[in-house]
Amino acid sequence: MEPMKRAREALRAVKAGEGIVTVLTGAGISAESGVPTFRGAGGLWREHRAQDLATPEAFAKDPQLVWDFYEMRRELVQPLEPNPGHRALAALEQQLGDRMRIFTQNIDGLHQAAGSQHVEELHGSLWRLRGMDSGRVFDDRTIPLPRSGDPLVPRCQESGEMLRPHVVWFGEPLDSELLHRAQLWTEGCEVFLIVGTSSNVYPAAGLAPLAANAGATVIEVNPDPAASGVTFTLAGPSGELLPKLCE
Ligand code: BJW
Repeated sequence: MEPMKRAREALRAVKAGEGIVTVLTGAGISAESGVPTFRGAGGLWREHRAQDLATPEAFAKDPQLVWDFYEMRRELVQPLEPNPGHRALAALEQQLGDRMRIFTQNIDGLHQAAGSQHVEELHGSLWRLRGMDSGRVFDDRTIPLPRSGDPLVPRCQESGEMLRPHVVWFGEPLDSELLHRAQLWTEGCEVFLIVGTSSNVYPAAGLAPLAANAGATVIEVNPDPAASGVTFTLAGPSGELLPKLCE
C-alpha cells in the first residue's frame, strides 16, 4: 500500500480512538506562504552567516546589525498568509482538540494565524521582544519597532533597558519546561508528524527518533526528507500533502 494511504490510516485510527498526535514543524511548512527557509536554495543561511546574526555573541558585538536582520524578516512575514498546510493542521486540531499539540521551530506565527490553538514555539517568536536585563517579554506587532533613547536599538520605554528579539539563538538553551513538554508529548503520542524541517538543529531534531523509540508511527512530510526513525515518508510540499493526509 502506498505511504499516503497507510499514513492516513494511522491518523484515522487516532481520530477514532483516544490517542495523541504530536506535530513538529520547521521552516518548510511556511515556504509556500513565502517565508524563506534557512538551509535550502534561497535559504537565509545561504545569504547570511548564522554566526553573525543568530548568536548571543553576534548581538553583543553588533545589536543594530542583528535587529536590522529581524526587522527585515518582520517586514517580510507580516503581510504573509497561512497556506493549506497550516490550515490542514488547524482543521485536524478541530477534530482532535486537546489530543494534539504543534511544536514549531518557526517564529512566524502562521500556525496561530491559521487558527491552531495549541502551538508551542520552541525557538521563540518574531513578534515578541525581551528585556536584556529583566528578561521581561513584550508583545509587539508594530513595525517599525518603537525606539526610544538610543535611536538604533529598541529599548523599554519604562526601564530604558535594551530589548532583543525573543528568539532562541545558537548556543542558547530552549525554555526547559517547554522542551520537557515537547519530550513528554513526543514520548506519549501514537502519531508523530514531522513537517518541513531539515532535522539539522538540536534539540528539536532529536524528537522524531525519540517518538520512534517510544513506539509512535512517525510520518514525515518534506520534499527532501531528512528525519530519522520515520515510518512513512510523504515526499512533497506540505501545502499539497497535509490537506490530503489530514482530511
Ligand atoms: C519543505 C517545503 C515545503 C522546503 N513543504 N517542506 C547535538 C548535536 C549537534 C549539535 C548540537 C546538539 N545539541 C545542540 C547543538 C548545537 C545547536 C545545533 O543544533 N547545531 C547544529 C546546527 C549542528 N543547537 C543549539 O544551539 C540550540 N541550543 C542548545 O542546544 O542549547 C544547549 C544549551 C544548554 C544549556 C546552556 C546553553 C546551551 C539552539 C538552536 C536554536 C536555533 N535557532 C534558529 C534561529 C531561530 C530564530 C530565527 O529564526 O532567527 O532556529 S537557527 C534556524 O534553524 C531556526 C530554525 O528554527 C532552525 C531549524 O531549521 P528548519 O526549520 O529545519 O529549516 P531548514 O531551512 O533547515 O529546513 C527547511 C526544510 O523544509 C528542508 O528540509 C526542506 O526540504 C523543507 N521544505 N519546502 C515541506 N513546501
